[in-house]
Amino acid sequence: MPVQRTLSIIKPDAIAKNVIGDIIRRFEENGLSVIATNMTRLSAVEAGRFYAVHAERPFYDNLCAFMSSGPILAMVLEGKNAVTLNRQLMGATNPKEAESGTIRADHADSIDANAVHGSDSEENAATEIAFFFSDLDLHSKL
Ligand code: IDP
Ligand code: MG
Repeated sequence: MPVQRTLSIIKPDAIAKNVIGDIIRRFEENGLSVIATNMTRLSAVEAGRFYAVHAERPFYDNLCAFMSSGPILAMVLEGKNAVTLNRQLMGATNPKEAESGTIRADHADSIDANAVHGSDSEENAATEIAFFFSDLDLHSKL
């Protein structure tokens, strides 16, 4: 399995619930290392740029409003198979469909407020990491 990097975001709902530690614990216990962090707050325009791929979807405006409604924690995770492993730990987009024991099953309230973001491919991970971080911000443990 290749070592990969992926972008994780703890969304405003999970930040408000005070579960940053619980979410990071799950990453670390499953072999992913946090190699960069940025707690920030996006404007709606910035959230729109991040989610530009969804610009034509009916939920786009709500998504941008939600992602800019409070602080977020953007992180780079590194480890074997990081992209797929992070998606497995997150669970399905709709928490009603998320497998038990996943982050979204345990912490998400709805398909809008669903606790975490994770890159869905290595290519998108590279683009999304570059949105928040420069190479100098990444501190690999390898
Ligand atoms: P993902 O976060 O699991 O990768 P995507 O399909 O990439 O899911 O959608 C991005 C985000 O947009 C989701 O996490 C969710 O917050 C929101 N979203 C996706 N589909 C819907 C929907 O049908 N209704 C409302 N919000 C949605
Ligand atoms: Mg996605």
